[in-house]
Amino acid sequence: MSFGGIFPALALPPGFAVSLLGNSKGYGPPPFATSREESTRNDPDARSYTCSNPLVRGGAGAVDRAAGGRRSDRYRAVVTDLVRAQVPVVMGVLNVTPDSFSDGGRYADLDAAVAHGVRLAADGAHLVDVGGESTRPGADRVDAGTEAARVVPVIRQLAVAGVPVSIDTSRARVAEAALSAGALVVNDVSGGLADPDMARVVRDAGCPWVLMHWRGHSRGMRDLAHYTDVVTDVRTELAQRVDAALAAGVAADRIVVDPGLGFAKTAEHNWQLTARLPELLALGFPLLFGASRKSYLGRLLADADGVPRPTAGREAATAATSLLAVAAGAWGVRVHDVLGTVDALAVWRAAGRPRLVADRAGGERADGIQPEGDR
Ligand code: PMM
Repeated sequence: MSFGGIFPALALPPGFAVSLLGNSKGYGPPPFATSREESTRNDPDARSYTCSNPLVRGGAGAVDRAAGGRRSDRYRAVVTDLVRAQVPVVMGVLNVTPDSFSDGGRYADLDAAVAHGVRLAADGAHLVDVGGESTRPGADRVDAGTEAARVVPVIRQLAVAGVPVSIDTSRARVAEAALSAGALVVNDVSGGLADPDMARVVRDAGCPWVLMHWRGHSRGMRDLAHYTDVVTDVRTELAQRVDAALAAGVAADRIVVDPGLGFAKTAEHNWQLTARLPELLALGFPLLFGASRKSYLGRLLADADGVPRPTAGREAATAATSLLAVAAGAWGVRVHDVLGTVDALAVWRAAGRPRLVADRAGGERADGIQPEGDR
């Protein structure tokens, strides 16, 4: 499959080949069984799309059959592998919005959005998370038609190109359109609270569903950042969302949870959730962690006058925070800078996948990193 035929507008440089399995620098291993070499060995044309990720190799079939709600066995196997992945899943952020806090406006144009999604996959993203509505604190909502019109064409082109996509939406109607266009996963920042029809859509699709901790829409979320103990409260509220999903018929092996950093959370809340991630992992579901470029990192890195570090300067802190989450046992991280994250994870692997361990007092400490199996 050649990109030129599908996307004449995408001028890929010679030597460019996409792999969701990691790249020639040896990133990986991926959460999938096949190897990149296997797919590229007989490929004389480096411009060909040669990813051997089963999400891609079987992708077209899985995606085609996804239309109309029919799901192939292959699709089910693929998403099951994804949720059960034993290595950190890297979700690359692609906001097709004019106003998201760090990349708003950059990918509002279809070609630019698709090219960036392909780039994220080439950098090592296992999923590209496409969103059409900004969720930054204070943001106004857009209507469902506008949201769908932003994301569906991008998802369709990425799916045809074989890039695995998740749809970042809290609207059932948008999720349904995105799944029909080829999205594999629903990433719902409201954890199913915003739209009572979302559970039916994901149940019928049989797709993975990221249930993020959420208390209300962007406009009012700052006023909702009150907790007795943020970690216990988030765990309890996430458990309620999981129970509601299960009661609606969603399969347990399709559920991923997310603490929702920055959503009705202060900086201190975010740090507490980071330090005590094992208490959330005790829910027993794969956990996605999304700290990327968020304002509490900007505040951490403020200059001498207290001015927060701009989003562009938060990548190293993002990588460090993501690494802490992975070392605590997170299933995946949602990031803008995929390559930097993939590099950080390569370091973690090379060091023997060190894990956070409990301190003597029985709690989990963010500074208690020990090589895996040490105790
Ligand atoms: N954060 C944002 C948007 N979607 N989804 C999940 N699952 N977790 C998050 O933390 C999350 C999300 C806001 O960040 P963005 O505006 O950069 O996309």
